[in-house]
Amino acid sequence: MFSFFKKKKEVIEEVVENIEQDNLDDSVNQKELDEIYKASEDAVNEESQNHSNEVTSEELQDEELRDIDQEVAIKNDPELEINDVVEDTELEVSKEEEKKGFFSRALSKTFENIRSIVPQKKEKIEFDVIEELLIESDMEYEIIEKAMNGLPKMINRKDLRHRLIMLFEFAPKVNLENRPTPFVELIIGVNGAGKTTTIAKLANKYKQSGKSVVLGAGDTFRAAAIEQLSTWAEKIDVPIVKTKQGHDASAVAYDTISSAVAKGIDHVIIDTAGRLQTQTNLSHELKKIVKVCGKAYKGAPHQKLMILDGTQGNSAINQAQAFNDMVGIDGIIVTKLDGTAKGGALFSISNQLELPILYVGVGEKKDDLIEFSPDAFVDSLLDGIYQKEEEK
Ligand SMILES: Nc1nc2c(ncn2[C@@H]2O[C@H](COP(=O)(O)OP(=O)(O)OP(=O)(O)O)[C@@H](O)[C@H]2O)c(=O)[nH]1
Ligand SMILES: [Mg+2]
Repeated sequence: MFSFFKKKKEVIEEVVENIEQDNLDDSVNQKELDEIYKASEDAVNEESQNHSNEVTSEELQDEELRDIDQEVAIKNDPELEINDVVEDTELEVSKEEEKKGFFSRALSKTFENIRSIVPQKKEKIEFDVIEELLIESDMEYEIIEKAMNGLPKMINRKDLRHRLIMLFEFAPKVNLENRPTPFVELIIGVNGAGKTTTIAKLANKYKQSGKSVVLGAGDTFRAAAIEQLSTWAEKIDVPIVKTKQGHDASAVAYDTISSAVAKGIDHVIIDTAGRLQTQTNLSHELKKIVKVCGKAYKGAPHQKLMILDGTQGNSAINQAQAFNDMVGIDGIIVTKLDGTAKGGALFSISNQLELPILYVGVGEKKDDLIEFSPDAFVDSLLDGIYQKEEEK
């Protein structure tokens, strides 16, 4: 145990030294390093009390064996395979329909607004009307111009759909295959954006899909933040690694990842502070956490996810750009879309940042997180103003 702490202390010392060499004006003195050491002990003690929730490696092996059995059964029975393919396709279609339904309910304020401009569904809609409804939904004018450039006076559904979907195509595709275990996600964003709540929602999603999760309470700036994440961890029944307020956040990240590596946990989700005394402090802390994650497990964090408050519409873009400059962002989650008519900002957010939107938050409960799909989003928007093929 002692050598574990010693190694971690050395790792964090080395990271701090490197960051200081980058000419950052924050310095971490011996006192702070001692605190890191102390924080490590607290975090590990806390974490060791939370083991009961985790899937043991034997259980995982059982699951793997069941999967292999199933594969062998499919190979020996061609009919089974065909049925499976048919079922899979049906499942995909109904999933897409379900997503569309979610979007129209979750973005009801945005869609209501749009429908008030086009009260009756049509086959073709005037250029100016489309422009107006996109402005009303808080899509940036520059993006509207880009999307509508060259479209005729009367626009049909197919053409508009094509242009709107294209706005999401600058974002790199997220690779869901061959993900390492543990898969480490670092959650960043300004205070109040919805980071902690989103972590709970993500953990809940992973858990429901049969994966194991551990949370890291990396917002050590506010005491209430640690408590808030602990309450969520209890509610959704996942383990959490935490320390005391004011202690080093990167030590928590280190412990959370180390514990996941040791126990074969699938997902690590680490919370961070949205605000420190100064922007420089925040930048310094985030960089330090990112580097320490990589020391705890090569390649981590695998995803740095930026949480944006959807009620802020387009102004969230500048925030994201600032965080992108600090540590680089891999994906976006937009929260609070249930309470805003600014859903059109999703187009500008993805297009301007050239980043994928992975999920949208549509409420305060653990299930209020929808996987984002440009197709389902655009289709549910167009369903509100255009006649469907069969209605013509
Ligand atoms: N309606 C709605 N409320 C949300 C959503 N996501 C988060 N919230 C609420 O927004 C508030 C702030 O959420 P937090 O998760 O605490 O935000 P945070 O980014 O962790 O904030 P700090 O810890 O202060 O940096 C809470 O009251 C949440 O319940 C959402 O999708 N819809
Ligand atoms: Mg928080």
